[in-house]
Amino acid sequence: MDFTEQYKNYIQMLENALDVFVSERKNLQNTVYKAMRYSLLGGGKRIRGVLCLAACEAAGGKAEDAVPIACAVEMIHAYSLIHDDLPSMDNDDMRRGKPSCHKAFGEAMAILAGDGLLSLAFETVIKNAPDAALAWRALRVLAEGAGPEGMLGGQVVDIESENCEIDMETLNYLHSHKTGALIKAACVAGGITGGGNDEFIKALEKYAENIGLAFQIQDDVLDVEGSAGELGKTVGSDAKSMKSTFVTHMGVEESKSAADMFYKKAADIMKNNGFMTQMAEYLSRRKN
Ligand code: GRG
Repeated sequence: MDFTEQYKNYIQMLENALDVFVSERKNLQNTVYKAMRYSLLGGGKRIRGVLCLAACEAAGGKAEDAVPIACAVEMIHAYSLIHDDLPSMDNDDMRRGKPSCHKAFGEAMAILAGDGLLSLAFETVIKNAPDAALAWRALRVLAEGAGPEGMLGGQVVDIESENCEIDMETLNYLHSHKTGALIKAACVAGGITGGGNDEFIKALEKYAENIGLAFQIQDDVLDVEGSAGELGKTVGSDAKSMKSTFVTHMGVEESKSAADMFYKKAADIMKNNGFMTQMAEYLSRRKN
């Protein structure tokens, strides 16, 4: 099976399962499920979920076994995007080519939809993972990656860095947490679910760190050079909120070279795994 076909297969596995895990309910609180489904389904590249399934297979496991944890990763990612778009945070009206959750459902319901996805992520793994001992370890990785020592911590630094210049060390810290931590958690949790040994888990960590960094540098470049149509969100938002980015530190061309270099490093770390290598190459060409 070639890369594109495999990627589509993984996405299909995720979409099918997410549709079931976050199905609408015949109860009085169904509006929150509608808002959760609105933000979670039918959009997004699913790179974190796909990396999680691929890492599980690369570690020697079956991708199906990692579906609950990969879905949990995508739920946590969707929650972070909903909350990040809120007026009190980045105040973005568009996400994945449509009105952001608070624009479609109001602010209170968007906050609750984000909270709901975060809780449901953990509930989903607890109820559906095939191996409780492996799931316990994977959940620990996911909780740490999402929380105040991970993605949420990065968001705190991001908010406190608005309208002030930050040095490269702080910028790296910010992004290795805000963007990198969940990507790393996705890979590591997948590897654990697949029964990977310590050495392989360490390799996955390194791979994911390089992917996460490259991904964020590229995000900063796309915010300057990308089109709203392709990105499905507002462009130029970093400059508007006077954020220090890799582009403001290094310029566009140097940022592009740095992103390429980190993607190549990632590919090299997983050179024995075709899909993981090609994933790094695929991401290096992304336009959204
Ligand atoms: C609110 C706790 C909390 C955290 C928010 C991840 C995050 C932290 C905010 C997202 C803001 C942002 C645009 C970050 C840049 C990198 C990034 C995570 C982009 C969005 O991820 P993609 O491109 O999105 O994988 P899709 O839509 O494809 O899933």
